[in-house]
Amino acid sequence: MQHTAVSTPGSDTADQAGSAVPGSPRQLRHLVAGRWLPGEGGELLDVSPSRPDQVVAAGREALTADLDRAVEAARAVFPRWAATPHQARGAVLVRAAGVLEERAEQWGAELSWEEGKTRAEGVGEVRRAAEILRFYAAEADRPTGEVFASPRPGERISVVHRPVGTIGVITPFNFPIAIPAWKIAPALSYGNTVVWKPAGLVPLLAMRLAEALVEAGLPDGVLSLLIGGGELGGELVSHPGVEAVTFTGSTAVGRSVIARCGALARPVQTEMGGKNAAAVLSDADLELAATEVMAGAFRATGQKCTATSRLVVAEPVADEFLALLAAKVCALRVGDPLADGVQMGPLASVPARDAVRRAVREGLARAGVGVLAGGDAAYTDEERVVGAYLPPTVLELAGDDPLWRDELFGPVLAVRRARDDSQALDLVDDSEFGLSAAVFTDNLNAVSAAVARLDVGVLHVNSETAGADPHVPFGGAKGSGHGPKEQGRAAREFFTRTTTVYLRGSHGGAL
Ligand code: UN1
Repeated sequence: MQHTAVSTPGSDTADQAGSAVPGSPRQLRHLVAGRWLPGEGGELLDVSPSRPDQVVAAGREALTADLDRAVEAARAVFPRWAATPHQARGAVLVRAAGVLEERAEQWGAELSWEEGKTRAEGVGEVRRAAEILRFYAAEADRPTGEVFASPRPGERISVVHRPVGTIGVITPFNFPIAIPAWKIAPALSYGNTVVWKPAGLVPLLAMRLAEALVEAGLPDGVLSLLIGGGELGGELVSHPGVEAVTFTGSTAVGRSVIARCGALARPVQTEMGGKNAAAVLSDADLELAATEVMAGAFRATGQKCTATSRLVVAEPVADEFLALLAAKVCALRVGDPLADGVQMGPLASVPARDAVRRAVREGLARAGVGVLAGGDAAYTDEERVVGAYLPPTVLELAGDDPLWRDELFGPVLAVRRARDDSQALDLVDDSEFGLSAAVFTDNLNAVSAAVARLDVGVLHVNSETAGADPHVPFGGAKGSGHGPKEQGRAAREFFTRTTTVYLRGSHGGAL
């Protein structure tokens, strides 16, 4: 394979390793057929949610013509990439993981600046992306395929996995590098080529992942990165040269991606909303539960599809637990995500902050909704008044309410009391979504009942609802997910096709 030497974007910041961002705005570039291009579409302005007057990166959107070129290049290079030994494809991912680890501090700080999660979370996420790349690199060394006995003499039946082709990848803002890594790494490892459109709020971190892969020697055209709006994403989903689409994002957009792909009979995998509940049962370790519920609800400012956004507390421990939780929530340090000691940053944008605040305000106007912590009041101090900040909020509901049903994607936890442990599990399951749940108890019967009854893709016992290890399946039930699971070896189902081979010698195995 030929590699074209490319000058990577963002080299203006290379000498800032370890230093604090911000610096001067980074220049946004698209990676198309192995070349970094400036783009000729509308203006792109990537601003920091903590200081919306600060420009993180700027450039111009990609056009449909760039998409066409990217898909054409991805299709042209596919046969060679698919025929490259799996170990050689894995070696590229290992080298890219090394680049991510080396730049984790700098790119993690950029992530925090661009997206709003804390610096520690940003750096952790870059390292997590590296781990994901390493897991999929090692797929080359794991067994592949299955062999079956045949009912006919001299024959065996094997199932072999082949790459699918060119995959359209669409990723959300909330994990700007980890979610792209867990889609792109398996796609590439199994021999596919990729055209990727990341969320418009986080183009810089998308560029960083692409840069790492290019630096690692990914051949031209195997991955293209196009920065643009939802319209470009729609064009990617429906592009005649794309074989399959993987998407993580909102439920509304996910459903439209499923519909478009359905009309084209195109394989699709979507990871969508969540309204994940934690249940604190009557025997729970309340201190542990409070710490974990806090982490689940407010890390990443509650902007994870796995975040804890509903809490059910069994009546016998409700007063004590809610008092403990409220005290901890009120003590959370909210502020500049790049500053030391800050535990929660802003939401990812001012419009996102306004939408969440509006939902809280409307909720508080309804009967049966009370505030345990936070609320709809804005911060008024000089540092936070300009950013997309909201206080971490806990609202107690007397019964059913839109705050119980609707995903807000922010630092808001809706609480209900359950008469007993059994009703608590019923309330956990009382949602159109089924991504993740957490149950706090040491009661084996309660755990067994939770495993049997809860219709969720991920269940945590005595830990927060968020988190996803690279080596195990991840994905939701009910309205949270569609298509094969992600991560671990489960990813192979979506990113490969199987061929069942009936293998028989012409002499029935005799020489
Ligand atoms: C995590 O819980 O660490 O968009 C990962 C999301 C999920 C990923 C969650 N797809 O928040």
